[in-house]
Amino acid sequence: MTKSMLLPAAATAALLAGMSAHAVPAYTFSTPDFALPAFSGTGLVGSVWADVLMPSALGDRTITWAKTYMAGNTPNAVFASSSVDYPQGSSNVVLDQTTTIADFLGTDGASLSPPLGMTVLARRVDGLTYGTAMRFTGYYRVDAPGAVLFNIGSDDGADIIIQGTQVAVNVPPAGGINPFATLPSPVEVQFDTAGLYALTINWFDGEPTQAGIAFGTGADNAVIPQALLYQTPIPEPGSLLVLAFGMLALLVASSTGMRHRLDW
Ligand SMILES: [Ca+2]
Ligand SMILES: [Ca+2]
Repeated sequence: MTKSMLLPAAATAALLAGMSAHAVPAYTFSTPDFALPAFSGTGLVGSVWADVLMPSALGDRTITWAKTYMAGNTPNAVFASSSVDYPQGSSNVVLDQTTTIADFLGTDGASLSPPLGMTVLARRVDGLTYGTAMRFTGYYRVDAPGAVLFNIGSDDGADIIIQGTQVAVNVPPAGGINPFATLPSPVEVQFDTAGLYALTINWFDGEPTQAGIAFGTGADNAVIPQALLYQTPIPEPGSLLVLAFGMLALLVASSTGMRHRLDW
């Protein structure tokens, strides 16, 4: 065997080793919900469940529990989420017992409807813990077929849902106590066709004294930009859409006599 024959074999082995690290995408989505729109995204619709009484056992405070809670209760407010990065910018967490929900949302806080006043993200009162849950809904823009490495960092729990399928979950290692952390490794998601794909991010903060959420890409969790996130595939001012959602939420809340606001 000559040296010239060995080199291609070594190169092939190296190639195979490299491929094994990115073998088959964890998830593949073939058909977008909508074709590529002619306008850039304006972000997602954010919904807030405030002052949520948490289960007494830390281990019961999970994203699964939070999603069940959100499914069974009316959100207290909606807002326009420019990107899922709170606190905004390079910092990952805030002190939740002193930070209001509006402050937590940074520049997006002004769009809260209703404003939620001085309601804080989380607090302990008389041995009880109250936290916050949020859901971000809309569409993710895929400009060309290919794979995306999604990541998500959270304190406390969060997950990523694409077209109804959970593709990643950031699990609190000890229930509600979860120092901010990204995924151990980002999840590779293949999109076979350009277009808009339905996206939902769920998050909750169930234990003081820190809170944070960041939906990004790659190992460094670079935040997914606003232009790739859509409230709606229809070109409509986002603020109007959120206002419509806000009025709907208020109507539902008033029809139930705001009972839950008083009970929480
Ligand atoms: Ca941040
Ligand atoms: Ca927390």
